[in-house]
This record gives sequence, structure tokens and C-alpha cells, in this order.
Amino acid sequence: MFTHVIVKKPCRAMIDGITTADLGKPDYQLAMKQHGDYIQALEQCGVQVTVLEADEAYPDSCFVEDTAVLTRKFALITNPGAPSRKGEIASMIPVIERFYPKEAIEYIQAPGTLEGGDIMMVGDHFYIGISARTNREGAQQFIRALEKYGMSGEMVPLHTILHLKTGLSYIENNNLLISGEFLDNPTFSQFHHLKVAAGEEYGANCIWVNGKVLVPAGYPQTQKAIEALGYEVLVVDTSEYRKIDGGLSCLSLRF
Ligand code: CIR
Repeated sequence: MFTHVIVKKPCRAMIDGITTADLGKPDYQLAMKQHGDYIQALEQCGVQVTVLEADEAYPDSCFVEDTAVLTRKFALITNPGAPSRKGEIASMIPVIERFYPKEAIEYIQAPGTLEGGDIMMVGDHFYIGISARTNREGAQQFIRALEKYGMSGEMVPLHTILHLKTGLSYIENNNLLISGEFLDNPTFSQFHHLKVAAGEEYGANCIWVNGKVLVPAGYPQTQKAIEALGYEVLVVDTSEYRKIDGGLSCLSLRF
């Protein structure tokens, strides 16, 4: 169960966030409204939401998931692989220190890089995507930290997608939303697969929060498949974040 969530409001500069999508620039006002709806959905899941003010210096800073990995035993401050995002860490450290004692905060050190979007938690085991943003050195540092606290991690090389959780979401009870390059990956064969339908790939990024699942608006087959398993689904529109390669998981840290 999660008790806390941290989010950061999008800044006006978000319209210049890093993107590979060809969907045009985000509408900032609509993004703000969607952010408010996202917070409301999280509150419905019974968590206390800490809302950080926008940081105009960093266009992608609303995607707080990439700056830290919050486990039940320790916090990891990352070193984002995207050069324009490295500076986001500085303002997150004091926030994480409100929730974790200093001796339970670990850091990814250069040349290691790691972004939280590449980390998928399954109990005390963590899958780590090796991507354009997270390198093997960063993953090894994280695995060493996990082992220090009696947990474990393993690497999953990525081929085409941005982050591990762009294409995979663990929604507990052995259920895994899975798409694209992961479908035939034996690493995930022990999970019950919910295959994301062709054309709904963006819907693979959902979040489980205390028994409910937040699903992006506009992915009806994915939504139905999750509901069919008995989950209560909360639909949240993230259209403006999709334009800068962001989704539901990227917008929060859940712990
Ligand atoms: C970026 O490219 O870094 C942002 N525009 C999107 C980050 C998405 N974060 C995530 O999947 N965890």
C-alpha cells in the first residue's frame, strides 16, 4: 500500500519539453487542468499528495518520477541521463529528506545515469531498463544499493522505447500490462499478461494505487481488460503530457 505521493506542477516551459512524439505543443492551461484531475484521482486512492510548485528552469520537471526511486526501505536520488534534466535533482533532495532519514538516501553517481521511468517495482524486486537514459553503471549502483537493504534488481535492455514503464506496468496480483518489444521477453513470462492492443501502446503506462488503477483516457480496450480483472479504474486525461512523451507514472512518486 502507498501512503504518500509527490507531484510537481507543470511549468509554462513544459511546452518545450523533450519529445519524440509528433503531436504538437502541449496546451499549458489544459495541462494544468489535467494535473489537477490527476491529483484528485490520486486522493481518491487514499494517499496524501504533496504538491510541489512549478520550476520554470526545467521544462520536464513535472515528471518527478525520473528524479528518484522511493522504496519501502530507502530512497534513491537518480542522475537523469538527459542533460537538460540533471539539474532537477537539486530541488528534489530536500523534499525526499522530509520523508526519509539522511542515512537511508542513496545517490546515483556519474558516470552512472538512471531515470525512475526505467524502474519497475514488483514487491522487493526491481526491473531496471537499460535505455538511452539509464546506463549499466547506474543500474549496477542501484542493484548494489538494493542488495544492501535486502532487496534485488535485474537489468532489462530496451530497444525502441523511451523508458521501461513506457511499455510495461505492474498492477499487482501478478498482473502485468505489456506491449511491443516486451511481449516475447522471457524475463516477464511468470506474470499474467494483459497484452496492450495495437494502437493503444500509450495505454501500457498505468499506475496501481492501493487497489485502484489509474488509466489514461482514450484507451478503451486497455481500460476494459483491467476492469475485467476486477480493478476499480480511474480514467485520467494526459493528452498534453503525451505530447512530450510523458504519462501517468512519470507525473508522480508513489511510496
Ligand atoms: C523526457 O523526455 O524526459 C520527458 N519529456 C518525458 C519523461 C517521461 N518520464 C517517464 O516516462 N518516467
